[in-house]
Amino acid sequence: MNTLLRIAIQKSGRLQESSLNLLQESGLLFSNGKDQLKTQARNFPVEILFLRDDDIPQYVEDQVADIGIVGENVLVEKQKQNTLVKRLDFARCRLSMAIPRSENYTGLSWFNGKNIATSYPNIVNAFLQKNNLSAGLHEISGSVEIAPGIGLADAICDVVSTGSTLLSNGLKEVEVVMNSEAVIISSPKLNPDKQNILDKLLFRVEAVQKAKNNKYILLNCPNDAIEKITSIIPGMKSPTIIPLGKPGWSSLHSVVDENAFWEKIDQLKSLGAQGILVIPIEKMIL
Ligand code: PRT
Ligand code: ZN
Repeated sequence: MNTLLRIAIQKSGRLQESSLNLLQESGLLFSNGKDQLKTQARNFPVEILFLRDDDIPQYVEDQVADIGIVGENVLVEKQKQNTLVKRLDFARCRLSMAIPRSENYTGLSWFNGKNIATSYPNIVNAFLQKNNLSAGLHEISGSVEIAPGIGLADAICDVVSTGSTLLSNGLKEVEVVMNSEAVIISSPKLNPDKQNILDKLLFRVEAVQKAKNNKYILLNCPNDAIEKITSIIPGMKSPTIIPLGKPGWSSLHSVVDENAFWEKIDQLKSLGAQGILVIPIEKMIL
């Protein structure tokens, strides 16, 4: 039988859609029925398992799944035999300490002798130890943000994204314990066939990620500006330059980093670039 790499992703929740998109953008074709527990890609040797995110690190440690996509917060909390193989730049959030808004926060020592409610006891314990703090822990699995309001704890440690949940529960964020994003985790020992499939998949994931971070740019410019423009947008090897019908002018095609994009556009305009077109890239392989 041919080897399959088993990938565990979240069955439903905040990671699910982006995880499925990533696999699809990497060219995998598979059916995704609502109540399916697993599915097999039609054109790539992988099987996809749909699980609760909290269970994924254990399944990967037990080699029921070979790799998985989870939040880094879950990876760190579960303390399983997992290797972080790739950061995925989605589901960004932070795990933070929050206390009632009415409290006067005096710094980390405020937590001494207090009770903290959290679903992340290992991470909070490590944070307390690192900062030489002694506080009680109250582990709860959901709706942590209501704990201070109902008298269950003095403070909480929970996942924060926009902060509006804290706000509407009368809490304020006072310490960031860790930042998190979705990551691919793997069992530390994959057999060579599985490792080979994982390497192929990672190659595709990187092409998708690079494409997202870059744009294809086309512009017209006077020939005497080509050299300076090339130094601003050198592209992957060098820009493509095609003469225009209008004498003394060229069309220049290149690739530009999304983050530096607006700053570069201003520089290009001041060098005489005109008719600038910016187009998304679907895949990018260097
Ligand atoms: O059912 P299952 O166990 O699989 O899912 P789950 O309910 O445990 O997880 P889920 O789907 O809520 O989150 C999965 C992962 O997404 C988390 O482990 C984080 O890595 C990441 N993530 C990113 C978040 C958030 N953003 C987030 N905002 N996880 C939870 N939240 C919560 C937050 O705690 C708050 O209660 O969403 C609420 C809204 O956040 P604010 O700050 O925008 O108000
Ligand atoms: Zn969960």
